[in-house]
Amino acid sequence: MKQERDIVLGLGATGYSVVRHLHTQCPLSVFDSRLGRDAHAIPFLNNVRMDYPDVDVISPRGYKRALESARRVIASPGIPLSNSMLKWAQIERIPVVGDIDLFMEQVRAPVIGITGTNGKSTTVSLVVDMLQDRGFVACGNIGTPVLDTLKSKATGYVLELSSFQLERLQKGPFKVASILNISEDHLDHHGSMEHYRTAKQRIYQDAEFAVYDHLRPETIPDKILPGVELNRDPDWTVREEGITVGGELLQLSEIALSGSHYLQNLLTAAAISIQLGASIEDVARVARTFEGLPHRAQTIGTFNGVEFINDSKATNVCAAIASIQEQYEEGSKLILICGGDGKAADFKELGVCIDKLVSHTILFGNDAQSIASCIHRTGYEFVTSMDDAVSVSVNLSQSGDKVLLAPACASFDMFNDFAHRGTTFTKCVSELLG
Ligand code: UMA
Ligand code: ADP
Repeated sequence: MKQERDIVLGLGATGYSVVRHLHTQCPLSVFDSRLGRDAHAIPFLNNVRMDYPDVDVISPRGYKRALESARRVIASPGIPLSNSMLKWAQIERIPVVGDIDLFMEQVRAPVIGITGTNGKSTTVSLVVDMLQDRGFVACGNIGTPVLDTLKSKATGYVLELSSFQLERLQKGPFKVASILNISEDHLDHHGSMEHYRTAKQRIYQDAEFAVYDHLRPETIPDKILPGVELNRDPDWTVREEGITVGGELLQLSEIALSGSHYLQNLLTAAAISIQLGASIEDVARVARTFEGLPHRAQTIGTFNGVEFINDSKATNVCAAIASIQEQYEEGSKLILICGGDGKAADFKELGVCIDKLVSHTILFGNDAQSIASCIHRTGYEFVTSMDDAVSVSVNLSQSGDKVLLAPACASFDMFNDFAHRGTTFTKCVSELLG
């Protein structure tokens, strides 16, 4: 007869939060595919060994055996369905769940779910600020594992949900759910756009209310749900002169963020927050003061008349194109620093955009060559470090120009994460120019 044992798969931020959450509730085993080959690189293996000696660490070849006595597997978001342990669990008919499921089983306060290819963290942060007085907290893909927030005194939760998390979500009774947009990303994980889109749509499966964009059909729920259809309902639209929120116009001069995609994020956040009880004044206060998150279209300084912009979080083609279009100004040069791990993306559209708007592209990382093969009409060159990228950009630019880091790729081939890449860029610029 099977013992009541849970297996935690993956020992990154999520796996470790699951261990902390479950260790008093049932016998636990943990496994990570890197055990055996580069165990030293597993983020929380030592913490588990030292702080939770009763938790069993499964040996590299022992996972099939361990599954024989497993009740369920709790898999970290980044683990693809093709992972050998998950495949074996499927054959053995052992349920596989994620940390979001454990959270949803326990949470008693209202939960908002937000997903999309781009703009998630910005929109989640805007919503939390708009609902500030009501004690909502942000968690999920934004960085704090959801289970870590359960013990807080939050009266509501704003979950940033990735397609990885949604892919294995069993039940998501969100008060409000929203898909911001869908464009090509994570094809190395999902295999096709159809699978990626299906994962995103799961956010609506048990939701009470939806906020979506009429101009982006891929955000519209597959099922009928009450909600707000932005940019169709005249009370909820992005306009040339600002945004209308519940019929009231917020003028551009009252909004700190700029750029059409950021106005769209602001409008979405407003519709979600007002559904949860925020007032127009709450929305207006945040619109006036929220200037954006670090590493997202962030001007780090103007040196010798050249503006340096850190958009390290532009980790896919669509975000990089939005960023280039936003920064381009007729009459001055835009120099782009780009590249990294392309996640199996097609860079054709990026090449078209670069040919039209960028003067020169500086490329690095695993997919530098694939991006270069899509640039046909403007100059580019390869470098091997951020240091070199910045010095080349300085040599190429003159007063009035802009240098933009918008990599269109993940950072893991050269940096710890997008923040490390952005900070490295900022540091190189400051050092070089004093
Ligand atoms: N692992 C295996 N087997 C595999 C793959 C990975 O054992 O086949 C192990 C790795 O060796 C590693 C662990 O799993 O030890 C890492 O798990 P993970 O990739 O799920 O990462 P976590 O550290 O748990 O962080 C995750 C999110 N990461 C991913 O989805 C890749 C974090 O989002 C999130 O903040 C965190 O949970 C808390 O919820 C980051 C991210 O890059 C920011 N997300 C992607 C994105 O935004 O594009 C989706
Ligand atoms: P996410 O959490 O989905 O990665 P962020 O809010 O961190 O989103 O923004 C990531 C990048 O996506 C930014 O650097 C910006 O260039 C781009 N971006 C933000 N909002 C949008 C949007 N609505 N549409 C397209 N691109 C966007």
